[in-house]
Amino acid sequence: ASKKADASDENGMEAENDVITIGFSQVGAESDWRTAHSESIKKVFSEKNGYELIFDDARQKQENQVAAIFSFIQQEVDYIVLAPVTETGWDTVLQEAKDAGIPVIVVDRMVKVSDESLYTAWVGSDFKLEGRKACAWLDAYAKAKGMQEINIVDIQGTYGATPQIGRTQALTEAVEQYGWNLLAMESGEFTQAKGKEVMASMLEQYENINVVYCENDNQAFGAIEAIEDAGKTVGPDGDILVISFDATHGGIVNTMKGKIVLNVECNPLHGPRVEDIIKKLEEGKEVDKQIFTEERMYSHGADVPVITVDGTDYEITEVTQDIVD
Ligand code: GZL
Ligand code: ZN
Repeated sequence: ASKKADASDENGMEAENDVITIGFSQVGAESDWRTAHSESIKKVFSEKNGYELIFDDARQKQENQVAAIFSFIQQEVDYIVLAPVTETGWDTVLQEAKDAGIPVIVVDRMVKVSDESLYTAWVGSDFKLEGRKACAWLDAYAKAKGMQEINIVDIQGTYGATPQIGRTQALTEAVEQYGWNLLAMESGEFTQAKGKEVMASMLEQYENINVVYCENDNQAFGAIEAIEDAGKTVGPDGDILVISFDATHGGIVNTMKGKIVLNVECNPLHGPRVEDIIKKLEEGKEVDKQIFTEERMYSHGADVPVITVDGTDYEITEVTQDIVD
C-alpha cells in the first residue's frame, strides 16, 4: 500500500488488512461509453470496499497518461490500471512500473509492447469481431431489403486505438468480401462534435451515401445531426442507414427510434473483472492474460434475427420500448 494509506488502527497497530491502493489512468471523457467505463471502475474500487483509488483523466493525451503512471509509481501504489488511449509508446513507463514491482492491468484498448511481461492482464472486447458482426448483419439486411448497392462511409475512432483498428479492419475486409462501395474513411475521434463535422464534409463530397458505419455512438449522434441538417433522413425508410457501436443508453434509444438501425454492444463494465484479477493476485493466484467480455447486438426492427461469424451464431435483439426502460 502507498505510505499515506498505511493508516494504523487506534492503538497504533499496523492495520492488518492494508487498504489496497489503485492508480487508474483513464483515457478521458470523450464518450458516453467512457463515462460508463469510469463509473464501473470507481464503483468497485471504493473506500467502503477497502480500496483507495487514484483516478487520472488524461483528456485523450498519451503524455498525460505516462505522467500519471510515473506519479503512481512515486506514490508506491499497489496496482496500476491503464486504459491506453492508443496501442504504442508504453514500453518505457511500463518498464519503470515493472522495476518498481507494481503489477499493471490493462483495460479496454490494448498495448503493443516488446515484452508481454510489462503487463499482467488485459480485460476488453474483441473489437474486430464487433466489426465483423456488424458487417455480417449489414450484408444479410441488404439482401433481405433488396438493396441494389451499398455506398458506405466509415467515421473511424481515434487513430491507433484498438477499437478503431479492429472495427475499420472488419469493414475493409467486408467491403472486399461483399462487393460494397467504400466511399470514404475519416476519424471522428470518438466524439459527437468531430463525428458531425466529418459527416457533414462527407455529405458534401458524396451524394450517394446510403450507409454510415460509425465506430461509436457519440460519432453516430453527430452524424445523425449532420445528415438531418443536410435535409436527408436516417432509418430503414430513410435515405441513410446508420450503424453504430457501444450500445450506450443514448445509442439504444436511437436504435429504438430507428435513427440507428444496428448497434453492436461494447461492454464498459470492466470494474468487476479488474477486481477479480486483483483479488487473485492478492492471493498469489495465476490470472488469465486476456479476458474478453461477452457482447450483444441490438437492431431496429427484426429483419435479421441472427447472423453467423466464423461458424458462431449471434442473435440480434430488436429494441422495443421495454428494452429501453
Ligand atoms: C471501446 C472504447 C471506445 C468506445 C468509444 O472499448 O475504447 O472508446 O467504443 C470510446 O466510445 O471513446
Ligand atoms: Zn421502424
